[in-house]
Amino acid sequence: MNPPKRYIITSALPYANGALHLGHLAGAYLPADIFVRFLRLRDKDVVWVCGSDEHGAAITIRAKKEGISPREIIDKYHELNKSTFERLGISFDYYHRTSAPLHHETSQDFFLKLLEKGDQFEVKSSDQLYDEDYDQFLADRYIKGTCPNCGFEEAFGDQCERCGTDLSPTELINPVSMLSGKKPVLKATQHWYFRLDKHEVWLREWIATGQLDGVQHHDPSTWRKHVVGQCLSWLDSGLQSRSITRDLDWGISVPLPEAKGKVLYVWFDAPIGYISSTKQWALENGKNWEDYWKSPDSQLIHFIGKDNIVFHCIIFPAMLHAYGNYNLPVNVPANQFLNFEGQKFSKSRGWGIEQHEYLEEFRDFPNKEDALRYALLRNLPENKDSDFKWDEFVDFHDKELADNLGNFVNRVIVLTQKYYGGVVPALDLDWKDRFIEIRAIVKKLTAELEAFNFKQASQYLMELSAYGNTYLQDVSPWQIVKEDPDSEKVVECMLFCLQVVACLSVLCEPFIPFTSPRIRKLLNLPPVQRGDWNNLWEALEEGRLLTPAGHRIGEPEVLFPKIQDRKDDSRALIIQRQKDKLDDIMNAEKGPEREPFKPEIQYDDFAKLDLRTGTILEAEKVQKADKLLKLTVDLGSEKRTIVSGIALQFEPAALIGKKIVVVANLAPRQLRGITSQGMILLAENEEGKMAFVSAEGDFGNGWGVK
Ligand code: B3M
Ligand code: ZN
Repeated sequence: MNPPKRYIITSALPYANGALHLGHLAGAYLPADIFVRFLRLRDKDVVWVCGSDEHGAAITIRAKKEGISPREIIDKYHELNKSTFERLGISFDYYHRTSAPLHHETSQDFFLKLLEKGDQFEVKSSDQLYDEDYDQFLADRYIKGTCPNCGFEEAFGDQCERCGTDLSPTELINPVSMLSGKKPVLKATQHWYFRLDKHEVWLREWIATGQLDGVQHHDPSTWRKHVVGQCLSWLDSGLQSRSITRDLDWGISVPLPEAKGKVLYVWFDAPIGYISSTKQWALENGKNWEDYWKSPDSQLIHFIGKDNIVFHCIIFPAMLHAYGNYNLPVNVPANQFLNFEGQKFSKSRGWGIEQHEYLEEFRDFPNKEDALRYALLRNLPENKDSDFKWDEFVDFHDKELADNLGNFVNRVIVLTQKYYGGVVPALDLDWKDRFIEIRAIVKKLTAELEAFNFKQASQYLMELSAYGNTYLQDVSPWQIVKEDPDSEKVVECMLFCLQVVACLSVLCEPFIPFTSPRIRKLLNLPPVQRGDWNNLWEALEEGRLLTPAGHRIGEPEVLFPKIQDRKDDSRALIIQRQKDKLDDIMNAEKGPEREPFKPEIQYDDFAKLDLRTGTILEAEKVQKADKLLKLTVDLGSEKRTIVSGIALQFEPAALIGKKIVVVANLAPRQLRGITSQGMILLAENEEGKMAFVSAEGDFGNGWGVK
């Protein structure tokens, strides 16, 4: 495999029906941004596309709920997501949208081309749920009902969100239309199905061995294990043809006269969105989109979260293959999920933080973008689910960005100013060998980036700055200059350290792009540009200093003031507010305090109780006893007198006819001269509020309660 000439990089198109949270950022956008920035610094021809996914029932449902049009929803969230990404330094080359006419044309062409092939589609008629009041077939998401697997009553027609089971709407028990709230009926409808089954054999070989048509397409050992594993287990369960059209009034019309009222399924058109986004980028930049999608020297890479693996590793490749002449992805470095303080992100519970919320709430937090990028980077869910924690956010900032990177850069700038008035001194030395250690770290860092191991790559960045720190400490120029202000050893040390800082200014750019230009400013060098990774490597190999003799560096500035240095730090307060919010959620969700449970008993203890249903027939106050009522209770086979201490809580008249449960085998007791033959079960809270325990539904007196 020759080194690729071009790259087309994609990140999952977010649905334009809501804001994105930090888990999304860590999943498909931050890793891709690091990779693409890295490629640009290596002067690669790379295009990174993304955009809004604006179709699908999720959007129409939300619009219906809010009483506005789908268009209003997608316009709002397209703008919000696009601008939020920009503010976080997510540097797409193009952020398109699937409602654009160019995308509609591209998707319809795709459909027609596959149809033309003759063997890629089949048309099938099936019974689907239909809302008669609304005169509309119901998309899976428009149907709710009870999950046949776990009994959850709010399961959607395509999935139960409690147990995760994939469902089809007809499997739901008691299905209800979310439009009318009524039970839908079954009605026949016709749909186009993509014959995925026809692609099973080559897909399996391609996933398992990386071979495509007898040629090595990619090296499968470079794919993440969980990605290959998920694909193979999907293939093992056999591929079936999948319906790619829907009865819906929002989406891309199926371009056939007999398909009136039908649109393409959102998962058919969404990945084609990568292609139309590239087309639009090419139009605006005078380029040829096919160079990226079809040329053999171009590589396609999809960045996604694990919930999208099957679509990107099986279904979309099958579509591209069926169309013909398209490249298939050489890798799909899907991430697992990021959790938030130990739990899943949940919009309804308010658990987690959305990207734009973070930017808003951290608006007075200097370096907020890179502080966040770095904290996410350190916990990227590359091979397993991971967890974002505010305490770690602070630790990563203070211990790594501030103590390690920031501190090293600052010391070098301050000392260079102090010893040489900010002008880089001259020294005749063969630097080539002196850079061996730096080159070794850069090599490792580069290799990890090429292998999509971004978390590990960021650790090599820290290793380089730790290496610089240790070296500076070992030499301790501040000791030497006391004796010999013109020491050559000090010049050498400072030149070497300046070189490390210059390397850091380039190497950190993919990870923390807001910090890179700040380090460059300290060095009085222009911001890094395309190709600078290569330039840096050349300089290290040639033994050339990136800050040559006579160059004047900039004024010192602390890059990352530590958060924990001052208790009244406004940044510490910002973080405390986030933690308080989570505490509030937890407290609100926790139930009230209840009396502790009694010690455990055995079944036999319980079985000794004879509990019976009954009805109160008569109720009257007991003379001279404020708290007691005398009740006559029908237990089916007999009537009993029971004295109960409930006179302060209940009016006697209100109790006539009440259905109750009685302990029927309690030994009789004398209370105020009356024999009480049993006990009535009542629930009582800490304040003495009472409620009768009763069976629910249709029952008679004297039934045993077991
Ligand atoms: N919009 C689903 C998601 O956000 C979908 C991705 C499309 S990528 C082609 O998870
Ligand atoms: Zn379930």
